[in-house]
Amino acid sequence: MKIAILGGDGFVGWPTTLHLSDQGHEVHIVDNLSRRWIDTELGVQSLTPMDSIQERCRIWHQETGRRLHFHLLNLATEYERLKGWLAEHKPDAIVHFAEQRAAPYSMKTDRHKVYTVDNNVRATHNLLAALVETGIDAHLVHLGTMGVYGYSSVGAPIPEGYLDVEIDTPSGKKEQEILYPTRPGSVYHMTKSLDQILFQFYAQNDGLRITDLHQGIVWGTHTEQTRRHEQLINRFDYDGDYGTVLNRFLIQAAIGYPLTVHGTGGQTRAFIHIQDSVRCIELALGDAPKAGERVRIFNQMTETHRVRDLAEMVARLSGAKVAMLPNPRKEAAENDLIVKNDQFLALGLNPTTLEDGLLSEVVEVAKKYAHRIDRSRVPAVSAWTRDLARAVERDPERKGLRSVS
Ligand code: USQ
Repeated sequence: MKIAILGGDGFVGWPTTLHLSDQGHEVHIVDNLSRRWIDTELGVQSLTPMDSIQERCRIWHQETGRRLHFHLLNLATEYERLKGWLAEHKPDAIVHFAEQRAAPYSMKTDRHKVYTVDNNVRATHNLLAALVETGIDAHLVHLGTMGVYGYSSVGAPIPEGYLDVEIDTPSGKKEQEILYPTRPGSVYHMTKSLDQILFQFYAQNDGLRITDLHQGIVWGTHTEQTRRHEQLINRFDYDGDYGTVLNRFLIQAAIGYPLTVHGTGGQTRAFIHIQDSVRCIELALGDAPKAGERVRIFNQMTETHRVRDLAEMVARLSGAKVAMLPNPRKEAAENDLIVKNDQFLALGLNPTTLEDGLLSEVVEVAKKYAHRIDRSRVPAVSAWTRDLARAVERDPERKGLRSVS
């Protein structure tokens, strides 16, 4: 297949690019390199040294003989170029990662909220409108998030996108299938909730073939392909905005930094290893919906864990200390989470679960590049409200962390 990977320079986009290229697909990366610019804005860098996208593609060709094609294009602001690109290249499938993906970044300031909504919603809508206009019947696979559902404990498993409800009508009870109600916990998660409505409309109105992957928190860094050459290494975020919880704990353990648990650590979240993440995308691509079918929704996760249990596990493995910090986010102190993921299991996903060997691998990578870490950028300081920002700032434990840095 000819596959366009929108956002193919990112944390999941790059290993997906390599995985699909390795399988013999013709892969085109379309990216505006905004993630690299955001590193510059924040004054942080990936823990792992990343080469330019062109250099990464050159090394992949040198190692495997397979060509990757890179196109510098901004989906959100260059609509006409996007349309022209699609008309010229006519991909069979499109994987859409090209959105700002960090909740803390989206909550930093009003400017970051506006940027995240403008960038994400426009990128997705431009893509949908351009597909209709060019008449290209590509299967669109979008990277959504488990966070569209929210994390409240309802006591029942979260289904894969849809919920059967019974409605009282004057002529009696009627069954209806609805999108599972969204309850986003950040501006970023809100944009993915808005994406869902855009997909529903374009699938029903124009027959676009769309799969939406509601992914959990990705952990790990290497995949089979990124291990093949030092210059194919994946990016790896540790800072308070882009680093995600389990990878952050592993990096913190590697550099002797107390594990930064927010609140009581009572949040339960869904997780998936990066190797499974790229495999799920392959499986979703191989199972395209037909025109006129409703949007296909998968829960892309393999297990759920409570944050404080993860901290305890990493502390046990590494001897790290745990710091309980005031939570900068507005989220429940405790939640349960039960999630269905039957569809990927039925398609043949064999889940990689949390195990000591893989956790230690991440710690080893972090130790190797520890000299690249700016310890002052480890704490998460983007707060969801002004009151939370003040509480975070006043906290004595956080002041203690400053002396660690
Ligand atoms: N947390 C800590 N300590 C930290 C960092 C985070 O206790 O040092 C807590 C947070 O308060 C939160 C949980 O860990 O309760 C998860 O935070 P996270 O930063 O790992 O994940 P999140 O902001 O939800 O976002 C990440 C990705 C996003 C993806 C989402 C999937 O950045 O792109 O959509 O995971 S999910 O969480 O299932 O919605």
